Amino acid sequence: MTGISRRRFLKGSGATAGALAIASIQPMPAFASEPKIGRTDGKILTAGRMGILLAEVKDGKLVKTTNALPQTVENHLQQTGPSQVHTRARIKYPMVRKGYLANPSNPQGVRGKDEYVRVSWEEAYKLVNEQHSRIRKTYGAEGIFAGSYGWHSSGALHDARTLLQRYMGLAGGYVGSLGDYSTGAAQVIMPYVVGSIEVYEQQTTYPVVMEHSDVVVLWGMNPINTLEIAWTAADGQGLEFFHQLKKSGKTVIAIDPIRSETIEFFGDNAQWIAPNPMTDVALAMGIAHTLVKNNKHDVKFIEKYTHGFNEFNAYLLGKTDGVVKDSAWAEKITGVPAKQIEVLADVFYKNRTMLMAGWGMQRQQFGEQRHWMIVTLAAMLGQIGLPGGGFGFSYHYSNGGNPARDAGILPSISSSINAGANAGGDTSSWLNTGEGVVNALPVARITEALENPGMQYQHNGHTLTYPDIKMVWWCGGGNFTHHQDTNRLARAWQKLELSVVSEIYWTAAAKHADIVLPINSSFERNDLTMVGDYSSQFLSPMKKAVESQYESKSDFDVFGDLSEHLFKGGRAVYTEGRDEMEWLNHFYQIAQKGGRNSRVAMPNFTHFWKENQYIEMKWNEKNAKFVRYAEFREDPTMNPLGTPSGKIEIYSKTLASYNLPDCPAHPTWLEPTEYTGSAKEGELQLMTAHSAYRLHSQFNYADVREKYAIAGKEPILIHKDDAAKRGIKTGDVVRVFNQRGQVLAGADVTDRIKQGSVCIHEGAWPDFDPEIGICRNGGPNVLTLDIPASRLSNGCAANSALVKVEKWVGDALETHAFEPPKGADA
Ligand SMILES: Nc1nc2c(c(=O)[nH]1)N[C@H]1C(S)=C(S)[C@@H](COP(=O)(O)OP(=O)(O)OC[C@H]3O[C@@H](n4cnc5c(=O)[nH]c(N)nc54)[C@H](O)[C@@H]3O)O[C@H]1N2
Ligand SMILES: Nc1nc2c(c(=O)[nH]1)N[C@H]1C(S)=C(S)[C@@H](COP(=O)(O)OP(=O)(O)OC[C@H]3O[C@@H](n4cnc5c(=O)[nH]c(N)nc54)[C@H](O)[C@@H]3O)O[C@H]1N2
Ligand SMILES: [Mo]
Repeated sequence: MTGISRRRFLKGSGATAGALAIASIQPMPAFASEPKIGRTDGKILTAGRMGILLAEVKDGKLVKTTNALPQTVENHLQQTGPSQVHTRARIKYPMVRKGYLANPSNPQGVRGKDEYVRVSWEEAYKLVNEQHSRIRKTYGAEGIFAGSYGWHSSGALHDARTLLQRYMGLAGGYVGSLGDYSTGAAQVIMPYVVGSIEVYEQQTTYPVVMEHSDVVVLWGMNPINTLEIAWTAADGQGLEFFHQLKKSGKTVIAIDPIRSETIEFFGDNAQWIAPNPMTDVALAMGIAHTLVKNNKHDVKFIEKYTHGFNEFNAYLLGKTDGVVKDSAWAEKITGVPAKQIEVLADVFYKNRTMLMAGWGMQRQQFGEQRHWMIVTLAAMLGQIGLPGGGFGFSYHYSNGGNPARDAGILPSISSSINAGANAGGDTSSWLNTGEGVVNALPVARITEALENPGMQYQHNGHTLTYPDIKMVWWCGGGNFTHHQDTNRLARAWQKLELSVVSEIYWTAAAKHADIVLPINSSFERNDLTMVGDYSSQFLSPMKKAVESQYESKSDFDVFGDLSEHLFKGGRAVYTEGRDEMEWLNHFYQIAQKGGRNSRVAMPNFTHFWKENQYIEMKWNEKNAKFVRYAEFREDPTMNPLGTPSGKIEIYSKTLASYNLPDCPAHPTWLEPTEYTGSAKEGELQLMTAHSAYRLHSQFNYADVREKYAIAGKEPILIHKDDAAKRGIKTGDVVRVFNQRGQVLAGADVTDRIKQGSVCIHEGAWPDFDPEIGICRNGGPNVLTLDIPASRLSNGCAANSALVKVEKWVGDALETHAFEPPKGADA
């Protein structure tokens, strides 16, 4: 899986769709292969991860962005356009850290504390090129990390990380990254269990669920928030589905320590069950035990379609460890009453039940066990492969239940340059074109890698070695916001000889970089995108609305220029001789050709671009009826799963052979290091769910922050009884701390969260006070634990931390997170 991107996962899976069953959901638009000529009233049609947008421009300023598609459920992110372009947080010019500029080959000063000096683009390019080449010559490609994980803007051409890697490949190779933060644990365990990654795949469709499911379980899943975006652009059908589900009268059960926006949205139409965080395996085992005890597990299904149930069952019944995992046992761990657990078993058994699960619960220590146990429970219910039954792990993400259309699909810029286009001019000794990835590390082990060059570690059954990284380039990610244990990361960062950041805004990552390159936002350049990761429902232009602000440029232009610095003629090699619009034309023509093969007519590019319209792809009745695992269920011999047994593996011999204590051979309740069950006096468990008002750290600076900030800080949800014990009221500034760090947050005292837990949403920008080092904005990763989920996946374990909370009695420390650093404030 080296270097495989989410996009490639999607491409490989989203397009394939089988068939069975019947149905159609109410507002699904009908056939349309012609461009939709809706009214744009002089507005500019563009798009972003949050959907197709209409942009309004006045006097060269972006003043408004709104959804271009009809919608019933509000998407808070669609209005952020003007803030994205016009904000004080923008990086205006190329900047270099003062202590770095003083002596680039032996940098002075402390990253994160230094001031910045403005330089010209030419000076910046020259400096980057000199130091990059020095480091490459000295340490080789193994010394240069360009894994650069992140949710940069979408678009077929302006794909930040890919453009960086394309440049690094041309320069002679780089260290890449494996997996992602999103589903680090689940995407690695699932192939052992069901033979595919599951988390980024077309689900049994929304229409089929609408027609056939009686009970829908939202297990640790908050789709009303998380469906606001998609990796390409959101098609909006998921929010519409949940809106329909609410009105459908079906039984909806939500299992979440937080009464999330989704649960509030369902109101009386859903039942909320609140386990302690990190205890879902125990909860599912309590249900599974109840099924076995009452002889309600589907023995026939288990026999025919699964492997290793007996080993698991012996463990469930306590035969292997003396602990019976019954509902009473589960109650003690989860805080969910045993009676309720038994009712769940009964309800699931009697009804066509779809177990939908989100991902927050696998972003935890031993995260692999959660989804494995849910698959096991679904197997015991025997409904996998039936319309509306079984499990689904992407209903809350990128509209995973929206049926795949017959479509012309856009390709995108590649990290490797076309064979034949490599004929460069002067290839100096360290240029080794197309070498690509020379090593790769699990994306969330970056700090560990910096701390331990040469260390061997286990990953997915292999022994790997950390490279000795001397230079890091981040392009399109917020690593100082997204990575766990920020203070530890900041310490490890000091060992680098060079850190470069290509960014639009003065993020914490930019404020820790030596060289900072100002990039334009997606509203300042032209691009194209598919809309709907699985559905390919639309193809939309992403039109430039305003000129590039200040001296910012696109990543494409920056790496084109830098390639010319690598060697004469480098730009032409990097760009393959195409400019922005020529690339878009090229991509479009490939989509058009693909469309023709699927009998989808698309206008020619010039016409399409001039029309200021999106194209809606053709509804496919067969795809609309797709039922996941239907073919396997129909004939498991002819359609086996990609596991060693060809069946669902409840016990895995392969995992047994790895002999990992943190990921045993069948789903297991493993007690976490930091969770409610291990909390000492006064400690609370920190959850870090995704926000309704941000895409991670993006838009934290935007106007919409006024809707949620409390006392000028990121809010912390705290249960009223926990707050009362500490004398905390809504609106108070509180100090949240543990041995790793401390942050100030604004108290939101509530009954919307399970007692014993608190939540600060991920993505709040770290903002360290220079005197006392406290984060003034409430960045939760200052507090989180930087350990691997297990040595199987090395996924991040962001939702596994204990903290203490107290009323802040110190000076009011204002947030400066969104201000440029010293030297860049002019
Ligand atoms: N505690 C905790 N931590 C978490 C999580 C959690 O649940 N809890 N979730 C994790 C998950 S699932 C994820 S995916 C990560 C997300 O982590 P990231 O993907 O790193 O987060 P973003 O804030 O989306 O960062 C994208 C950055 O790219 C910049 N950008 C946008 N467009 C462009 C462009 O065109 N060019 C360039 N050069 N830059 C651009 C934006 O300004 C922004 O700073 O966070 C992880 N971290
Ligand atoms: N608006 C918005 N949408 C987004 C994103 C965003 O930042 N903002 N990020 C996108 C990305 S990259 C990703 S990976 C996905 C993330 O999608 P998810 O990972 O599913 O999102 P989270 O908010 O982390 O978690 C979902 C729910 O799980 C609950 N939860 C947390 N821990 C536990 C637990 O131990 N047990 C149970 N039962 N529930 C638990 C949380 O309270 C939350 O309500 O969302 C995507 N969509
Ligand atoms: Mo993610």
